[in-house]
Amino acid sequence: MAAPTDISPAAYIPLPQQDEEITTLRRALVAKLTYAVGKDPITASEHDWFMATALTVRDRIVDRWFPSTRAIYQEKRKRVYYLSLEFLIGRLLADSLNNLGITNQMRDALRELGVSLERLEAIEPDAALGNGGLGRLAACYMESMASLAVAAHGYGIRYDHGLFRQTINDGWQGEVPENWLASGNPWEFERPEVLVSIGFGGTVEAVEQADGQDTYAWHPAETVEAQAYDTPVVGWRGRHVNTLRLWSARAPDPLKLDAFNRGDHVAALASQAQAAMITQVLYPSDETPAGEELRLRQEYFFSSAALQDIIRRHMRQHDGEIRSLAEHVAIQLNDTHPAIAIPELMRLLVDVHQLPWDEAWDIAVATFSYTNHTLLPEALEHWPVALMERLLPRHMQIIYLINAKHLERLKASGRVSDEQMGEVSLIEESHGRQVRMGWLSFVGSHKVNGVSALHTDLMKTTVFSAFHKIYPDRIVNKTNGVTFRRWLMEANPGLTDLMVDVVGPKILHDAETLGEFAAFADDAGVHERFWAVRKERKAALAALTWEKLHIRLDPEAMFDVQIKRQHEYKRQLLNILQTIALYDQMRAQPHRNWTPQVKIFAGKAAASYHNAKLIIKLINDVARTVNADPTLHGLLKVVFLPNYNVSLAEQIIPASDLSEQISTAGMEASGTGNMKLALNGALTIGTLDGANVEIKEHVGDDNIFIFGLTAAEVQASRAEGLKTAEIVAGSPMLQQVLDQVRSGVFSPDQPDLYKPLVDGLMDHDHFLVLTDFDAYCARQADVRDRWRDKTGWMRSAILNTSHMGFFSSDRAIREYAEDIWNVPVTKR
Ligand code: 26Q
Repeated sequence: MAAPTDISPAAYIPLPQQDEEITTLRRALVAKLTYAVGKDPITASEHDWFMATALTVRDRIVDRWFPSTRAIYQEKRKRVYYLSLEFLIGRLLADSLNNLGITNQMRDALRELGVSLERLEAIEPDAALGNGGLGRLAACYMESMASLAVAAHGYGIRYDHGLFRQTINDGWQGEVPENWLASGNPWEFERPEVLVSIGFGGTVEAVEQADGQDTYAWHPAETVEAQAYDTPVVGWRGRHVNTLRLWSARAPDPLKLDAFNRGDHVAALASQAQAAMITQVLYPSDETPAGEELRLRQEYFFSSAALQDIIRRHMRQHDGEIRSLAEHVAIQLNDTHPAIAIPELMRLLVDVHQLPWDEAWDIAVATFSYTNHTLLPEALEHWPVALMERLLPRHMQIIYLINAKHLERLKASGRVSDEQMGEVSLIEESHGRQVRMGWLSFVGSHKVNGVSALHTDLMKTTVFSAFHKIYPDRIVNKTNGVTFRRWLMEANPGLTDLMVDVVGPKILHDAETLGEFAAFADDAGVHERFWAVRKERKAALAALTWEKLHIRLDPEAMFDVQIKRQHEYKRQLLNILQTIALYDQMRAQPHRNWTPQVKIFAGKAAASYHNAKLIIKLINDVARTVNADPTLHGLLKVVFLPNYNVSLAEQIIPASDLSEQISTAGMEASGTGNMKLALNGALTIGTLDGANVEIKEHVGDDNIFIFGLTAAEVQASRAEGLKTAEIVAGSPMLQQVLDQVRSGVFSPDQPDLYKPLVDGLMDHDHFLVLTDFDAYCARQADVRDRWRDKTGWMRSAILNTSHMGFFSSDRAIREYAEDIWNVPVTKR
């Protein structure tokens, strides 16, 4: 085994003339600080240095951006467009430096100027333009597409305010507006000249043509302008750079508006403010669409801007031939949020470019593909027909036409009975007429994918079963992946160094080679270093917990973490109830040889999600009680870390021993936190849900703790009807825990606070918390036993890291490129 050398992955790429590079960077930094930031190095603040550093890095990215763009243009390569209402990017400085391979040189250059790179990295605000998994997946995929030199663009919204900042006051979640742009964004380029007009409302005029056919002209009542902001996305080693284009809304020319409002400049500015509303704020709820008009405006605004931009580029590059669109363009819809792009493309092809309907439809289907991220019926988007007719009258007509042809085709095929027609219609009739955006996305796409093997199977047998019978080749699986550059190399340089030392630098370039680390699962020297790396990350997290919460954690204890959005189906409640049970056991038998354990929670709840917020309060109340109990001698600690975001995840994940992935089976489409945690050597305790199933197959049954009902058993047990009283009667431990929570042991000032929570469990227990409780507790006991065998634990942890290669977003993107987009990727 080679001796450890340098601390950062960048060190392994031999760059000639390191000293010269440092000098060049130092000069560039001073020049940026002086001429772009306008500050004297003597008086510059840390933030000034951050801006100078980011701008210096951006220059390096731009140097690689134009050759990338030119090559795509000259080779007339097919382009991929990733349409997503969310891009949960986080910070970019460390990521950009790492991908460019200049982390160490930049650190040295800054040090010579008396500035700490680590401190600059820490003051960068997170770009939190997403809620959770779906938005973070889009960010990982953008990074992998750049690393694999896929000619790709991301399209989304440049929200003025990303996901709210979470505060915890007396255990309750509070929400504070987020303001990531307050001190400027050094990564983006404003494009005042890239403007696209977006219409809303108005009327549709039928115009009879010479041949007797009608064409349609939409006369919107209102126009909003979309202005582009471009952020270059640099791939591994700067080989390729793609563009993330985010749109910001403004009213058209204020002068024209002023005239329109007959010189009333106050009214003119008011309509400016109204237009700008569209891109003010990210909707902070995941999974439960509220059907609000502003949300539909957001969806149409960015979908239309993207499509107009795509078509403009296509026409410029391909001799004005709209018919070849599908040969040169693939558009991926990240869930149904951009589904309105399908009728928008039809409008542009038929009304503007005058293609016959059937030809236009074939182009649309060949161009679009759709990723589904949820099976929860309440999470599938539906838009009231009345709202659509008012806001997007031409699109509503087009949807009716798509639906008519779709139903006609089904009838002709003879495979769908008349009773089934209502189920597969794009228009739902029973709850007031609504457009089913999932069905629209399905029929308008040539491929529809789920995000884990189990989720894809369930798509075929549940929500999309009727469609799957009619289009048996359309649904495909693309198991999610995460970018190892951010989630291993940047988050955990110590572990990365260790693996580079024992396996070689190839692990930096090719995730599959991580498998070779398995050969060291029993190597005592590797164990020692592996443990030291983890210990160091855990001490750092303990320091952070002390700083933020004044709670002391023992880095030798098992760090048991559940970090994700707060949702009933994710069952943080199951975790905290088991924590209470453990607390009871520890107090009852204080002299037993307990495993020191820390329960770490973090995650935001949608502001209006009452139960999720109440569970956060319960976690905090249990934490207060447990942490103050002297009989435990600190053997059990409970912490809720506020304001979970990408940056906090990067700090928690490398310090985690146990990864909680305990959703009700069949409800978590994939999960991606599960992959990040296992990659960093955490063992999973989890249900057979989402990607956990595949993680188990990769790491092996001995290196994961599975419990609970399977998805099929969940279905069966719901069909049967739950006997909650029986379950509770059969489990004295559960009985005791529920009594404590219900009677106010953790909320003495408000003894009835948690009564509704417990009553909900007893009444319906929709998420089967009670059903899985005993199995979960038993598995937790197995985990504690395993922890005592340090060698066994480390062996399992090393095997987890080693077997995560499959879950790289590079693998996922290769599959999309081959099976869905039909575009080339660079070889490994
Ligand atoms: C829809 C309409 C109106 C307002 C909000 C929404 C909305 C916003 C966000 C609906 C859903 C979301 C986010 C869903 C999400 O993050 N799903 C997760 O996607 C991950 C990536 O595939 C999976 O790993 C997770 O299992 C899945 O829950």
